[in-house]
Amino acid sequence: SVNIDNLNSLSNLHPKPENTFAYGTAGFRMKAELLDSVIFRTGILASLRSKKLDGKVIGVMITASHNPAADNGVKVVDPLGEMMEGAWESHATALANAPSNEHLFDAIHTMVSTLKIDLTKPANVVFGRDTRPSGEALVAALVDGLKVLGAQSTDYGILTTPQLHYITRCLNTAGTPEAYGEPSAEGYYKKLAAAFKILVEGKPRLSPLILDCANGVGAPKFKEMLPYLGDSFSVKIVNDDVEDASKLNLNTQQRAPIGLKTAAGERYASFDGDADRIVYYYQDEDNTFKLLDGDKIAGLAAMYIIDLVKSAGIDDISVGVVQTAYANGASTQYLRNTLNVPVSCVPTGVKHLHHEALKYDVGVYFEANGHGTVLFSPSALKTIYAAEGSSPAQAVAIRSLRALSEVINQTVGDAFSDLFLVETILTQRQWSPKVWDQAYTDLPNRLVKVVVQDRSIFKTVDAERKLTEPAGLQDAIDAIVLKFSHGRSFVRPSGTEDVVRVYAEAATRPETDELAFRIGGLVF
Ligand code: NG1
Ligand code: ZN
Repeated sequence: SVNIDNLNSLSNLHPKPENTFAYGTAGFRMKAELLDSVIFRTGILASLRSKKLDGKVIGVMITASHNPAADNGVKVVDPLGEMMEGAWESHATALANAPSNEHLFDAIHTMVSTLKIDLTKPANVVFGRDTRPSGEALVAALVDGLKVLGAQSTDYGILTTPQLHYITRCLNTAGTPEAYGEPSAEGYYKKLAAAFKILVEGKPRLSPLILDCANGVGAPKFKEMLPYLGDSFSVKIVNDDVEDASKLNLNTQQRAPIGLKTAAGERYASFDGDADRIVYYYQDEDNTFKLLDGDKIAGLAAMYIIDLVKSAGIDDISVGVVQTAYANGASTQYLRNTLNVPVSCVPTGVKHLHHEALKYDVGVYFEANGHGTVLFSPSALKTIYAAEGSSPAQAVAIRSLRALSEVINQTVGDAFSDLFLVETILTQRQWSPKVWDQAYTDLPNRLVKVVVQDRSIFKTVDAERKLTEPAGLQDAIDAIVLKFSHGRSFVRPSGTEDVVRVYAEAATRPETDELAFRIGGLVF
């Protein structure tokens, strides 16, 4: 059993505040000053997870992504770089909420017995953090947590979230046929850069990308990568001040970031605070700001991959796209009717998208907010690597498909990978963002937050597109939506904030605003 004196003395250094915690879609995330005990206990959880998986390496990332600088958070990463298995979220929550050392001891032992964890097994954990000032102290809390069960651990310092996922997978696959790469930031840069160079070989370079790093970890890490890219890519990095924490994530929705003056003819992209999300944008000749969001990236990627598979002469690879209800209706139409690809809709949260994307040979998944990736199934990879092609054109397409599977992070949505994916396609086609944008026109849309007494009374079905409770509310929504041309609206409780979200889209901007307002009024 667990050494209780050791547990007590370490746990006394990290007393639990009164608060109640929940491990949700984004792990634990809140004001940094509340997190000390939570992260200490996450160290215990990660050790138990590793022991349960026979000593496989578990990752722990300390970040609060796009939240303000005063927040922080923690997420646990499974051996192949996926999010921690859903069933363990409640165990994480139970450990975090144990009110005393004795309860914590009991909670650990409940896990050990119900999950049949052999405590004599080794525990291996790796961890990283973003640039938030609170990160260093929270790492110290994690390290104490890792001491409780004597885990072996490695501190990878400051990383983007996807880099930590990548490293975790590399460590667990080293020396196997599924080896994923060198387990270091350098290995990550080398792998992505080598693949990207193949993908743009012989093509004229695009004008420099203006890349907004939200004053987060993406800035120093992307700069670290530049030498590996050589002349394959040119970029102008803005919002790269990670010293002044107050500047982190100061971006606004559906507008250019504060302090960035956009000009027509340029191509822009923005990372979020831990570089797992990316959106593109540009300014039209008439000065309107045009967003190329996750849906646009998914459409571009699906279009390109379908084409490449065809050019490669491989016809037994199925391509599918996974979206959430927040995907713009016009994007779903484009995918289904123009590209003729199957589209699935799943509940919000990357784990749902990831899981569904695994059902296709090549599964493209993106949330509208720019979080997503492309997954190649083992059989698709086998086909791609076995194919030889019967013409030079086929051979080139096959080579591109292989490089594409290398440049795209297979563990989780990755802003760096997605950037290289988009840059590859725009370079291959010699497209401006405006040409890319012409695939379809987004329906005007609006996302509103409504603060309610108790968001837990809202129950959804059908990938969160319909409410079953409160009784009667869905009928009222349907009755209003019917009156709007191209109208679509749904209501769901947020998984990360204490609000209910109302989404609305319709044929015109005024109609969209009215629809959002009226549905919001029903919820309030
Ligand atoms: P919630 O708060 O459950 O809507 C938000 C985002 C998700 C995802 C998670 C995790 C929207 C509408 N929702 O979820 O897409 O990114 O945060 O961070 O953008
Ligand atoms: Zn993020």
